[in-house]
Amino acid sequence: MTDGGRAPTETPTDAPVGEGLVARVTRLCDDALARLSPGPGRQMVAAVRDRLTAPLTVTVAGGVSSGKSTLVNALLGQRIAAVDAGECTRVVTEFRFGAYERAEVIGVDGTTSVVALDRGRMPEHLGRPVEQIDRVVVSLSNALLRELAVVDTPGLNTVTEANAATSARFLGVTDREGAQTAAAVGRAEALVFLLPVLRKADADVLRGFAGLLGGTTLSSASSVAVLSKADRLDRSMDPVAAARPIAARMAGELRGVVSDVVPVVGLLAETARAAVFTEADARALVAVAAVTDPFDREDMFLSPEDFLRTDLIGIDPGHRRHLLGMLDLFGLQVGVAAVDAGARSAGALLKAFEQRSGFEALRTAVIGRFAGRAEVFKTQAALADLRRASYLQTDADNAMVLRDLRGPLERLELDGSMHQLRVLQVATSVASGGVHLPPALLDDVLAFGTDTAATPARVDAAAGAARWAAWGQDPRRSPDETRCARVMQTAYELRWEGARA
Ligand SMILES: Nc1nc2c(ncn2[C@@H]2O[C@H](COP(=O)(O)OP(=O)(O)OP(=O)(O)O)[C@@H](O)[C@H]2O)c(=O)[nH]1
Ligand SMILES: [Mg+2]
Repeated sequence: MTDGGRAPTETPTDAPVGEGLVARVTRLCDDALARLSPGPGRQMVAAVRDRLTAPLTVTVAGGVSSGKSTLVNALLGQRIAAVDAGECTRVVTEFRFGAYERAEVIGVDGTTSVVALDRGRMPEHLGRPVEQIDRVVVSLSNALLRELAVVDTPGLNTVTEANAATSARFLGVTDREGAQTAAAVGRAEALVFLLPVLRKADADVLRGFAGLLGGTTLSSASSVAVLSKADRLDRSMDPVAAARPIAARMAGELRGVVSDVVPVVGLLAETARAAVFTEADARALVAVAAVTDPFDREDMFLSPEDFLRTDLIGIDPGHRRHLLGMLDLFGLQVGVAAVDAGARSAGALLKAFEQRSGFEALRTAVIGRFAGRAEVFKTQAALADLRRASYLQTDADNAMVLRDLRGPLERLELDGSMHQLRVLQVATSVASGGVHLPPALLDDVLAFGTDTAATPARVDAAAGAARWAAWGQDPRRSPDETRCARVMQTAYELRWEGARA
């Protein structure tokens, strides 16, 4: 049995990921737009159509000063997002592709003003009080942005005590900046969430995080968590490796919410990738490494103040501060170890920084997994938005045309080639806490969500279908759970057909 009563053989099984999905939904939008008169309904459908063809939006969110902007810079390979203080850290900033580099400041009143970038950096001032700014859209001619739009958000006041009542309060999304961050997460098509370091399991922080996904189309397939500033967690020479067990434990608690928890030293990744580290900096590190006595080195790297004050090296205070700002104590030690091993040039040192930063795992998640499935994520979000538009109450002139969307939408959703999307919707229901699954079934959803190419052996597929059928038929299931069970059962049946073919 399949949902919609269709035999699985009617549809191409395991069709290429997302093939033709965007084109089909675009056509649906165009057909509606041809009939819609000006009004909010038309605006909604036009916005859905625009978003379908725009690059995937990846939003970076997390606690105050957790390293979000630093990570955005690392992703872009450009030190553009404002780090530390300043007006820009308090507004949502979207980085999009554009040949003419500029920042557009969009006010809460809908007006837009253009501000020039300051030698490739965010300007110090945005021309109006941050309270009056909805968001800033920065156009950059940056290759990554042809594939992805990256959104930097103000920090959420994550509190770790367990007594906060709601997830919104818990994550600090009740103030202005928090509300704007929550709105940006709501618009996100993929999410990178920087988690605070949780020394022990803090179920409430994790629940609060899942709550943030409610009402979005995000799921474990499109979200990854980052354990940021790993070098602050552990003072060993390999903090990323040292943080892995903590990250694995957190990933266990966030199963079904995010695909993974990745420990990263964002600062080192930014310095490795953003073209800020020069040959003069490399020569300075060679000079630092000339201090070979292990006790002297230990003294020098005891604290930032010790590094600034030590008379063991002949580097001026300004340059020492600059090195600390780019590398912190951990990066300095990585640099010194690399020099010990023979590195002399900036290029060789940058390789060591990149490698120790743990950034590659995050890059793979964002650029490989998310960008690679952009079409599927985009279609899922578009269908959800169109469904919302079809129920719009505030546009009497267009009510008929909007309502008429429901039929084609339903047909599209029932089409076998859309099945991947339905599995993704199951993942979304699980991520937002709407559907609770026993561990074995959660494994199934995650396997389908992350590995679309794998075709399980026929017997596994048959057993999978049977597992879901049995669970779905239990009278204790809610309607949502029954729907999810049907979708997953069909997913296995389609695989089974595929294996047989
Ligand atoms: N040691 C260390 N410092 C880091 C790391 N990542 C960021 N920082 C520093 O932490 C400070 C805050 O970093 P930001 O990137 O501005 O953090 P943010 O989350 O964008 O902060 P807000 O936008 O103000 O909430 C800066 O001084 C960074 O240099 C890291 O991995 N290790
Ligand atoms: Mg920031």
